[in-house]
Amino acid sequence: MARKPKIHVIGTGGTISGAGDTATAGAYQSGAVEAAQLIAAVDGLDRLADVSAETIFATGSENLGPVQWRQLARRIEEVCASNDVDGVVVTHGTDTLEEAAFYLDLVCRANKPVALTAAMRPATALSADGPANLFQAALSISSPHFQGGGVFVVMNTQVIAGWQAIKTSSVALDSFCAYPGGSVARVVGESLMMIGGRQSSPLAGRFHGVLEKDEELPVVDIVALRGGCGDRPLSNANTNDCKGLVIAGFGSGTMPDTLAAEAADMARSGTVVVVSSRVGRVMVSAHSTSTRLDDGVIPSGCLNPQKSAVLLSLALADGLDAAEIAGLFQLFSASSQ
Ligand code: DAS
Repeated sequence: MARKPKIHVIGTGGTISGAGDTATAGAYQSGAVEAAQLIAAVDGLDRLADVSAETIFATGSENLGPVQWRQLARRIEEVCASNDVDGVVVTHGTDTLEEAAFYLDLVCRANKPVALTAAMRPATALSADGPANLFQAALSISSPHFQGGGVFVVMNTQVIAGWQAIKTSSVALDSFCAYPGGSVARVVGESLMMIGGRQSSPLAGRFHGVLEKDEELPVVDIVALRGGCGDRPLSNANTNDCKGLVIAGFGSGTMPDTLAAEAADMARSGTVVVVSSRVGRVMVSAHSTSTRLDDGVIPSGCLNPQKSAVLLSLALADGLDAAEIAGLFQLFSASSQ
């Protein structure tokens, strides 16, 4: 690529585009700064690439979900279809960034790299981290290493495969890590240190068909467990209209015996039940959870509850049954060699 790369930035809001009354104020308005203004604040970006920008949402990512993710995915595919674009950067809130990145990995088939980036401090903050994250995201997708496409999260010098990004801190600048793998690359100044392979997800682009449908995704709820909860989380949950349910169990997928029995009954009655875990770095296998293999409750492998809900909702939208869905989650589990 002799010429400067052409990058298109899509703004969706979030802290990166937040504005507070003072540089040290804790409170700020999420989504107050347009994407075009964000890129104007990044010294050196114009030396790196020719950058265009648009803003499609201007809100905290706590307000974004499958409806907006689909709109974003369709816009990314439109932009990537242009010969005038070499890659896309999405500025986004951190709170649901990992779900948006996983959703985009599962539905997008764009053959150009997409980097989601965010910030832990608003644009008006003392030492705002957004400009550096935005520069690093643009640098990453301009690199020949990523010209094959793929979805990535670039935060605080880390380049993470989109499906592996998890948020680990409510306040730290270093608030994302890669799980179950490690970072794909590390940004050092204006250079990239490649660490691991591209690490595309085993289901990259598998649900592209969902983008062509105008239907909303099926409702999938998550129930979180606490010590001593007994079977209350399910006996009290309004699960009538949800076709899929994710249990955020303990440790490696354990739950009270009474709850396991209730979960098995739900699975037998036609709700697709997945068991994940409330821990940060999840690994739930058929042998580690409290339900028995033939109960029909599906172990989530390395997917946390929120990512399990994204995959389960897409699989249900695609018309897959419990056995076929279990096969998909198995791709995110340890496999006997
Ligand atoms: N404002 C929240 C969000 O949009 C937090 C953030 O952006 O960091 O996700």
